[in-house]
Amino acid sequence: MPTDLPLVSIVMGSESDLAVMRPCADLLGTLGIPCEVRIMSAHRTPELVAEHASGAAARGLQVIVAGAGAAAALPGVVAAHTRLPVIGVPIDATALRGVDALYAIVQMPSGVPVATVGIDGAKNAAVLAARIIALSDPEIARRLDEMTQQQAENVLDSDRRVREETQ
Ligand code: RP5
Repeated sequence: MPTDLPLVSIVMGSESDLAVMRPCADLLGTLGIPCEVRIMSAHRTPELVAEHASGAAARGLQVIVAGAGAAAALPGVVAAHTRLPVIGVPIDATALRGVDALYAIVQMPSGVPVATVGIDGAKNAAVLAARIIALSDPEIARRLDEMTQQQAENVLDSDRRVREETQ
């Protein structure tokens, strides 16, 4: 069903997270998956986070990607307020270089999962979101397969070039 309504909501705890999270929106755009980008904080705007997450499914969103650094509560709080799949992106924002956020996001209590990608792994969050959407959208599945094929060709090209340069 063609739609311009966002299928993925990308939320992050601070505008300072935007540079890390932007590749997620860019990749979803490349795949033709409409998304929205929002700033909201589990600690600084807790009511907004609850309202956004609890209304997300009714707005037609299919996946929420939540990026946060430091004591990164945002992905878990979002997951507590929705049954949509939530993908967490730990962000390197403090002296602990993202390990703080990684532990905070990945160690969810049983029953409230957050699918956690690597530190600053916004691109993988986009691919995972696209894979979830592809379960019910053959066109997105086709575009993902094409992207995977292109990635493989890039590696083979690099291999060929390096072998030529080093022989
Ligand atoms: C977290 O604290 C945000 O997600 C951000 O990564 C970090 C620092 O936020 P700012 O102090 O830069 O706004 O809540």
